[in-house]
Amino acid sequence: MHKLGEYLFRKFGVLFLGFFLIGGIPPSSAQPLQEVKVTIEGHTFQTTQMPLQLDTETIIYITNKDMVRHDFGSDMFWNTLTHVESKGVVTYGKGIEGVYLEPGQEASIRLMLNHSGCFQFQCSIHKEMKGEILLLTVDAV
Ligand SMILES: [Cu+2]
Repeated sequence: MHKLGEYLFRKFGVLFLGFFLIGGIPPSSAQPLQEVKVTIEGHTFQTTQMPLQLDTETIIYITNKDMVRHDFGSDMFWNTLTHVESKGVVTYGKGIEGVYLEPGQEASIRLMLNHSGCFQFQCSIHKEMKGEILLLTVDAV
């Protein structure tokens, strides 16, 4: 009985390790994903971004660190299929104008940026709050 248990453990332990290794290798077909991080603090948008490429899936993470509600709105979403995730709920569609963020809330917006340039965003509640995401490509020069 004891030996059987040990045998099973070894056998399945190895199997589990095998699954873990296979599962741990990222699929080679994975699309590149580029990230933009936007933090709202003190009624200001702080943007951290890498150089962005055209026609690559882009995900914008927004965090509201203020004690008041803010809005992240932009016309960059108007003609693009957009996935918005907030509080575990995913909303998608074209023509999204923005996302409201309650105090301490996070949201992510996933989309394809299909033309280069400067993408402006703003808070519709506090009109003075503005920021931008820069997408420059070699072709655009
Ligand atoms: Cu605001």
